[in-house]
Amino acid sequence: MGNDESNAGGTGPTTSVIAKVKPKTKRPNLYRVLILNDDYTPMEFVVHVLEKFFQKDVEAATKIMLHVHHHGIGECGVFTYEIAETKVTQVMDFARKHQHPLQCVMEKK
Ligand code: TYC
Repeated sequence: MGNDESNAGGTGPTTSVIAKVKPKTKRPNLYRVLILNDDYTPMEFVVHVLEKFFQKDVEAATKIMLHVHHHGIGECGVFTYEIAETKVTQVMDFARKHQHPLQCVMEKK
C-alpha cells in the first residue's frame, strides 16, 4: 500500500508508483467431521459421543445417530483443520477405550 514519488537525481519527470490496497481477509479451509455406521457400537454410545464431543443435545444427537445407522455415514460438525483433527482423535480414542469399533473421519469441504 502507498504512493511513492521517485525522482532519482532530482531532475526530470517523476514516476508515481501506486500500489493496490488488497482487502486481505482469507477464509479458513473447513472440514466436515463424519462418523461411520457399524454393526456393533451401541446406539446409546454414539449419542453419548455426539453430546460429549460435539455439544449436541440428546434430540439432535439421536437424529444424527439414526441418520448414520440408516445411511452409513453422517456429519457431526464442520471445523477448521486443527479442531476437526482433534475431534477425530478424541472420538477414536474414546471408542477404543470402550472397545467399540466406531470410526470417525474428516473430509475437506
Ligand atoms: N448400527 C449400530 C447398531 O445397530 C448403531 C450405530 C449408529 C453405530 C451410528 C455407529 O456411527 C454409528 N447398534
